[in-house]
Amino acid sequence: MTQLINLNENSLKDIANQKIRVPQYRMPPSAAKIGIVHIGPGAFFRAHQAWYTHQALQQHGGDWCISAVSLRSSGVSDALTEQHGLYCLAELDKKTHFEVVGAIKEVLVARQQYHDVIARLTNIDTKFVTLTITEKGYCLNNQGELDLTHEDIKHDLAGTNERISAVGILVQALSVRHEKGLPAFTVISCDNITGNGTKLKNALVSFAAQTNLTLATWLADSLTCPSTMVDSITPATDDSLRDLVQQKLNIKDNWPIKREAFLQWVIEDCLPADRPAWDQVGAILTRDVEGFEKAKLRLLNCPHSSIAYLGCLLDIETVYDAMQNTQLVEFIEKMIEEEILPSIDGPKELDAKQYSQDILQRFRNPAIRHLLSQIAWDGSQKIPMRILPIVQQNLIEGRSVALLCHALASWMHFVRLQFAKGENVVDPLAAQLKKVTDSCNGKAHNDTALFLTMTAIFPPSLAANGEFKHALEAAYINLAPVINNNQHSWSA
Ligand code: CS2
Repeated sequence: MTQLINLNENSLKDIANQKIRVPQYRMPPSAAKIGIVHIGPGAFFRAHQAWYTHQALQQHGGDWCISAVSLRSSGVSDALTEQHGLYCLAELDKKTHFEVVGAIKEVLVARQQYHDVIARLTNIDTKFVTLTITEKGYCLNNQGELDLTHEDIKHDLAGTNERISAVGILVQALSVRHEKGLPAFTVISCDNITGNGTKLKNALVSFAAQTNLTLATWLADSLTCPSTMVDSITPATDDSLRDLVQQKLNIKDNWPIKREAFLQWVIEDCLPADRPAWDQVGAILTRDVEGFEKAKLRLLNCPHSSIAYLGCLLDIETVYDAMQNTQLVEFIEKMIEEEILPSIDGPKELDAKQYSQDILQRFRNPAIRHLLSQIAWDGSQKIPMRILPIVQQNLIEGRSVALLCHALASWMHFVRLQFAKGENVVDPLAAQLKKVTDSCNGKAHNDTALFLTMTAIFPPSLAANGEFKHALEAAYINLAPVINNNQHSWSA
């Protein structure tokens, strides 16, 4: 067997062949400077924004290499530092395409290299900070405002130690920049949160306002935080991907990434002129990000989460497998048709029905093994973004919420059963959820009422709505055959 090639800057020339493209701007090692700090370098970022930046560097150059910062875990740094930030990206479609992405130049861990992180953020060359820290990373309450009672925020406001929240760290760096007379960097949230830019800016200003009103005013006046919509299905890396990279390419890569071929990045059109050529390599700049975001959260993420919880109850493993289950597909299509599409009113250039059909087609991609259990994580954070706003709008506009309530009820059953089986519930509110399920007895009225007391998820006005409560109880009962008798069908 031929010797595997270790992926790093020195081996790039040996790696380049017809099977894989390598970044030309890293051969010989590039002199391009770091202009972007990214917080939260998980698989999604490496498959998506890092790829756009990689394309921009490849085609248009510039000082836009990335410093990738993990807040706590050293996993990405351990994997990528010895590879000089390089990794293989597999695009899974009818054929698999491979590419080495070279946009990341260093990986830092804030918990271990705090001062290096602050130095990078306060470097004059750093002009952008991008974030993929998931919904929970923003420490927002259910009004979308900074939660001043959040443990991480309380810790950071106490001011005695190195900061641990993304918001706290960014405000510290911005404060140093302000003192030094440097301009603020542009901060771009790339998480599935409605109005992500506006919420992030408000959170940064409100954190600053707790200690330094001058800084808060400066941020309110001069900080640019465009809202974005990001999209590309990116299943977690597994051994089969590592094996594929070894066998097909003869490369040893500590952490390759895979995603579908489809990707979309819509950015609010308020970026400074000095920026990576993202818009010339496919990113869309527009004034109406909100419309795109809303359509994506409602037509992709809501069905995704619904499929995840219903599918888990039916012992289905992946999105692809779920899309082979006729009853589940009929349910999802009906939910989209009757309860989601009527709630979409833009953007005008989007044909929502076609967009939704294309999304369901993406779910049917046999090359993508996207675990339902991965999508099921963090339900308490995702449900308020993906499902409840549609429920609230439908109630106001007199449309049915019965099918959306099935999605909610399936999450409730899922959480209850996970705890009952002694299995893990990956959710920042796991402790509260456990408390709720400890008092569940399987009866719809009792159990749904207990879940609805969680005000961090359900706004009190919704929890008190009779029509909603009734539909939720009915859905909870309807799903009982699946749960009690292990029957693989239910009636919605
Ligand atoms: C998924 C998303 O894990 C999840 O919750 O719904 O990560 C989804 O795959 C992406 O938003 C697609 O862009």
